[in-house]
Amino acid sequence: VALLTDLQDAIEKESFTLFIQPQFTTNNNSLVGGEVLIRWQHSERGFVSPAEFIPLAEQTGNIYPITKIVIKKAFAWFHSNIAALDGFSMAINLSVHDVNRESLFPYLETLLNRYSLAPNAITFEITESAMSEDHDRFLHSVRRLKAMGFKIALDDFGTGYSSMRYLQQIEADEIKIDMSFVRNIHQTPINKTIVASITNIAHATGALTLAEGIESEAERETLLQLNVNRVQGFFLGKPTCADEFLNAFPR
Ligand code: G
Ligand code: G
Ligand code: MN
Ligand code: NA
Repeated sequence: VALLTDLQDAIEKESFTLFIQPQFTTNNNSLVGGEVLIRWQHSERGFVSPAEFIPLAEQTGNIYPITKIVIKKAFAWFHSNIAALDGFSMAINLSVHDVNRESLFPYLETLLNRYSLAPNAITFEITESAMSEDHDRFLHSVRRLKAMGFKIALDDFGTGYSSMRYLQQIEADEIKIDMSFVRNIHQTPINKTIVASITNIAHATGALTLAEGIESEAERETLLQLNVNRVQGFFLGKPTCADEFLNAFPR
């Protein structure tokens, strides 16, 4: 309860910082994008991980105001660095509660105009677990984001209950292969099989694949052999404060 009170206070003051984790092509390690990851600057606890407060925010109806802050700060960051970010794709996580908010769409339209951003440089990551009771409405909303020109990535792919249903119903631009399938893939036959299958299906539907949570060169090499397009992970680059991102990962 104390944490919730603090969280509501943080929302009011917008005391969140954006970190960005770089994403690279698998074959030649060129920087192609980054995932925006929120951090809460708590006055006593320091940086609180989203793993702690995002679920709380979702359960208590506080996720949408947080998402709006993330989107606004992320768009502003992109705008102020636009000259250095040609061809860069910025990924933002959305919760199902956000996608079903009618006001999300005009909010995005307003910010695209304010910051003169092209929607096709922005990817929204949606998690399978985000599957809501109101599935039809959810699909309609995701298609609206696509119609506006945004890209859609299926996050944590393969860990939920409905991966194939998602692929069937959403024209995803990117499939993010969950890190549990990436871990030690070079010496784990089942992971190789799973990643090869996901990649085959993704490519057949016209989607790119991105492997998350890469922690070694051996993993990267195996992912390259399996034709995975992009990689993200501590081995290549940790989530970095947005202000330092371009210095840390020059292009
Ligand atoms: O950055 P870290 O690995 O600690 O993130 C933990 C979890 O929090 C991940 O599942 C990530 O997707 C989620 N997360 C991080 N930033 C955001 C955000 O801005 N919005 C939402 N909905 N989830 C986020
Ligand atoms: O759920 P989502 O994929 O959005 O979450 C990304 C999370 O994965 C963040 O919390 C980020 O810190 C974490 N992460 C990113 N790279 C690695 C990695 O190489 N290893 C591990 N263990 N976690 C990672
Ligand atoms: Mn994500
Ligand atoms: Na993920």
